[in-house]
Amino acid sequence: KGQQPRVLWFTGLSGAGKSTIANLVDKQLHAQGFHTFILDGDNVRHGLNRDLGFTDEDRVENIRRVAEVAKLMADAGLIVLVSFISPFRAERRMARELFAPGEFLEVHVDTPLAEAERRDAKGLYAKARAGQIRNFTGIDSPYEAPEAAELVLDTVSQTPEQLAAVVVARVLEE
Ligand code: GGZ
Repeated sequence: KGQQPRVLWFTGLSGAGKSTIANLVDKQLHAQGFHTFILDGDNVRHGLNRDLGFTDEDRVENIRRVAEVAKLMADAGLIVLVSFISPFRAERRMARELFAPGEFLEVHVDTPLAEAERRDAKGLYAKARAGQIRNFTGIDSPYEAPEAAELVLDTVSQTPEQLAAVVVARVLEE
Protein backbone atom coordinates (compact mmCIF):
# COMPACT_ATOMS: atom_id res chain seq x y z
CA LYS A 1 0.00 0.00 0.00
CA GLY A 2 1.32 3.37 -1.01
CA GLN A 3 1.74 6.45 1.09
CA GLN A 4 -1.33 8.62 1.63
CA PRO A 5 -0.83 11.90 -0.22
CA ARG A 6 -0.41 14.85 2.13
CA VAL A 7 -0.31 17.61 -0.45
CA LEU A 8 -2.56 18.02 -3.45
CA TRP A 9 -0.80 20.67 -5.53
CA PHE A 10 -3.22 22.26 -7.99
CA THR A 11 -1.51 24.21 -10.78
CA GLY A 12 -2.99 25.97 -13.80
CA LEU A 13 -3.82 29.32 -15.35
CA SER A 14 -5.86 32.06 -13.72
CA GLY A 15 -9.49 31.07 -14.20
CA ALA A 16 -8.62 27.44 -14.93
CA GLY A 17 -10.87 26.20 -12.14
CA LYS A 18 -8.26 25.34 -9.49
CA SER A 19 -10.14 26.86 -6.57
CA THR A 20 -13.51 25.50 -7.63
CA ILE A 21 -12.19 21.96 -7.88
CA ALA A 22 -10.02 22.23 -4.75
CA ASN A 23 -13.03 23.42 -2.75
CA LEU A 24 -15.14 20.47 -3.93
CA VAL A 25 -12.34 18.02 -3.13
CA ASP A 26 -11.92 19.64 0.28
CA LYS A 27 -15.62 19.21 1.11
CA GLN A 28 -15.63 15.57 0.04
CA LEU A 29 -12.46 14.68 1.95
CA HIS A 30 -13.78 16.47 5.01
CA ALA A 31 -17.03 14.50 4.74
CA GLN A 32 -14.91 11.31 4.73
CA GLY A 33 -13.27 12.32 8.01
CA PHE A 34 -9.98 13.72 6.70
CA HIS A 35 -8.47 16.81 8.25
CA THR A 36 -7.75 19.19 5.43
CA PHE A 37 -6.69 22.76 4.77
CA ILE A 38 -6.77 24.86 1.60
CA LEU A 39 -3.86 27.19 0.93
CA ASP A 40 -4.70 29.71 -1.79
CA GLY A 41 -4.21 33.31 -2.78
CA ASP A 42 -7.16 34.40 -0.67
CA ASN A 43 -5.62 33.28 2.61
CA VAL A 44 -1.94 33.69 1.76
CA ARG A 45 -1.47 36.67 -0.57
CA HIS A 46 -3.45 38.95 1.77
CA GLY A 47 -1.44 37.97 4.85
CA LEU A 48 1.84 36.05 4.90
CA ASN A 49 2.70 37.08 1.33
CA ARG A 50 1.22 40.56 1.19
CA ASP A 51 4.65 41.92 0.33
CA LEU A 52 4.70 39.97 -2.95
CA GLY A 53 3.33 40.86 -6.39
CA PHE A 54 3.47 39.12 -9.74
CA THR A 55 7.00 39.57 -11.06
CA ASP A 56 8.82 36.29 -11.74
CA GLU A 57 10.90 36.88 -8.62
CA ASP A 58 7.85 37.44 -6.42
CA ARG A 59 6.04 34.40 -7.78
CA VAL A 60 9.10 32.27 -7.03
CA GLU A 61 9.12 33.55 -3.43
CA ASN A 62 5.33 33.16 -3.16
CA ILE A 63 5.55 29.50 -4.12
CA ARG A 64 8.62 28.87 -1.96
CA ARG A 65 6.81 30.11 1.15
CA VAL A 66 3.60 28.29 0.26
CA ALA A 67 5.53 25.04 -0.16
CA GLU A 68 7.18 25.47 3.24
CA VAL A 69 3.84 26.22 4.91
CA ALA A 70 2.29 23.19 3.19
CA LYS A 71 5.14 21.09 4.57
CA LEU A 72 4.50 22.34 8.12
CA MET A 73 0.79 21.63 7.81
CA ALA A 74 1.39 18.19 6.35
CA ASP A 75 3.78 17.43 9.21
CA ALA A 76 0.95 18.40 11.56
CA GLY A 77 -1.15 15.67 9.95
CA LEU A 78 -3.30 17.62 7.54
CA ILE A 79 -4.05 16.92 3.90
CA VAL A 80 -3.13 20.25 2.33
CA LEU A 81 -4.78 21.44 -0.86
CA VAL A 82 -2.52 24.02 -2.47
CA SER A 83 -4.14 26.16 -5.15
CA PHE A 84 -1.82 28.62 -6.88
CA ILE A 85 -0.96 29.21 -10.53
CA SER A 86 2.59 28.13 -9.59
CA PRO A 87 3.73 28.78 -13.16
CA PHE A 88 7.33 27.57 -12.96
CA ARG A 89 8.48 23.94 -13.14
CA ALA A 90 11.51 24.60 -10.96
CA GLU A 91 9.42 25.80 -7.99
CA ARG A 92 6.93 22.97 -8.34
CA ARG A 93 9.87 20.55 -8.32
CA MET A 94 11.28 22.30 -5.25
CA ALA A 95 7.92 21.89 -3.52
CA ARG A 96 7.75 18.20 -4.45
CA GLU A 97 11.23 17.61 -3.05
CA LEU A 98 10.09 18.66 0.42
CA PHE A 99 7.94 15.51 0.56
CA ALA A 100 8.51 11.79 0.59
CA PRO A 101 7.66 9.83 -2.55
CA GLY A 102 3.89 9.41 -2.80
CA GLU A 103 3.10 12.28 -0.44
CA PHE A 104 2.93 14.91 -3.18
CA LEU A 105 0.24 14.78 -5.84
CA GLU A 106 0.56 17.34 -8.63
CA VAL A 107 -2.81 18.11 -10.19
CA HIS A 108 -2.72 20.01 -13.48
CA VAL A 109 -5.99 21.86 -13.96
CA ASP A 110 -5.46 21.83 -17.69
CA THR A 111 -7.69 24.57 -19.06
CA PRO A 112 -6.31 25.98 -22.33
CA LEU A 113 -5.57 29.70 -22.34
CA ALA A 114 -8.23 30.30 -25.00
CA GLU A 115 -10.86 28.69 -22.78
CA ALA A 116 -9.80 30.53 -19.59
CA GLU A 117 -9.81 33.76 -21.54
CA ARG A 118 -13.21 33.01 -23.09
CA ARG A 119 -14.69 32.40 -19.62
CA ASP A 120 -12.87 35.40 -18.06
CA ALA A 121 -14.99 35.18 -14.91
CA LYS A 122 -13.20 38.07 -13.21
CA GLY A 123 -12.50 40.19 -16.28
CA LEU A 124 -8.76 39.93 -15.66
CA TYR A 125 -7.84 38.68 -19.13
CA ALA A 126 -9.60 41.66 -20.72
CA LYS A 127 -7.64 43.97 -18.43
CA ALA A 128 -4.39 42.17 -19.21
CA ARG A 129 -5.04 42.42 -22.97
CA ALA A 130 -5.75 46.13 -22.51
CA GLY A 131 -2.44 46.58 -20.71
CA GLN A 132 -4.11 47.47 -17.40
CA ILE A 133 -2.54 44.44 -15.66
CA ARG A 134 1.11 43.67 -16.37
CA ASN A 135 2.85 40.30 -16.06
CA PHE A 136 -0.40 38.40 -16.45
CA THR A 137 0.07 34.65 -16.72
CA GLY A 138 -0.51 33.41 -20.27
CA ILE A 139 -0.51 36.93 -21.70
CA ASP A 140 2.83 38.53 -20.85
CA SER A 141 4.11 36.12 -18.20
CA PRO A 142 4.84 32.43 -18.86
CA TYR A 143 3.06 29.29 -17.68
CA GLU A 144 5.20 26.17 -17.84
CA ALA A 145 2.76 23.28 -18.08
CA PRO A 146 3.60 20.19 -16.02
CA GLU A 147 5.24 17.34 -17.92
CA ALA A 148 4.50 14.59 -15.42
CA ALA A 149 1.64 15.62 -13.16
CA GLU A 150 0.04 12.71 -11.31
CA LEU A 151 -3.35 13.96 -12.50
CA VAL A 152 -4.32 16.01 -15.54
CA LEU A 153 -7.84 17.43 -15.38
CA ASP A 154 -9.61 18.37 -18.62
CA THR A 155 -12.06 21.10 -17.66
CA VAL A 156 -13.42 21.44 -21.19
CA SER A 157 -14.92 17.96 -21.40
CA GLN A 158 -15.72 17.38 -17.70
CA THR A 159 -17.49 19.27 -14.93
CA PRO A 160 -15.80 20.41 -11.71
CA GLU A 161 -17.88 17.79 -9.85
CA GLN A 162 -16.64 14.98 -12.11
CA LEU A 163 -13.05 16.16 -11.81
CA ALA A 164 -13.24 16.52 -8.02
CA ALA A 165 -14.46 12.92 -7.86
CA VAL A 166 -11.39 11.82 -9.86
CA VAL A 167 -9.07 13.57 -7.40
CA VAL A 168 -10.83 12.15 -4.33
CA ALA A 169 -10.73 8.63 -5.80
CA ARG A 170 -6.99 9.00 -6.34
CA VAL A 171 -6.44 10.13 -2.75
CA LEU A 172 -8.46 7.21 -1.39
CA GLU A 173 -6.66 4.61 -3.53
CA GLU A 174 -3.13 5.52 -2.42
C1 GGZ B 1 -1.76 36.17 -12.79
C2 GGZ B 1 -2.93 37.49 -11.30
C3 GGZ B 1 -2.15 38.59 -11.67
C4 GGZ B 1 -1.16 38.40 -12.66
C5 GGZ B 1 -3.53 39.27 -10.15
N1 GGZ B 1 -0.98 37.18 -13.18
O1 GGZ B 1 -7.93 34.19 -11.14
P1 GGZ B 1 -7.52 34.75 -9.83
O2 GGZ B 1 -6.93 36.22 -9.99
O3 GGZ B 1 -8.41 34.71 -8.69
O4 GGZ B 1 -6.17 34.08 -9.51
C6 GGZ B 1 -5.05 34.81 -9.96
C7 GGZ B 1 -4.19 35.06 -8.76
C8 GGZ B 1 -2.84 34.38 -9.01
O5 GGZ B 1 -2.08 34.37 -7.83
P2 GGZ B 1 -1.12 33.15 -7.48
O6 GGZ B 1 -0.56 33.42 -6.14
O7 GGZ B 1 -1.84 31.86 -7.69
O8 GGZ B 1 0.01 33.28 -8.62
S1 GGZ B 1 1.47 32.61 -8.62
O9 GGZ B 1 1.31 31.19 -8.26
O10 GGZ B 1 1.94 32.78 -10.00
O11 GGZ B 1 2.32 33.34 -7.66
C9 GGZ B 1 -5.56 36.20 -10.39
C10 GGZ B 1 -4.78 37.20 -9.58
O12 GGZ B 1 -4.04 36.45 -8.59
N2 GGZ B 1 -3.79 37.94 -10.34
N3 GGZ B 1 -2.54 39.68 -10.95
N4 GGZ B 1 -0.37 39.41 -13.08
N5 GGZ B 1 -2.74 36.28 -11.85
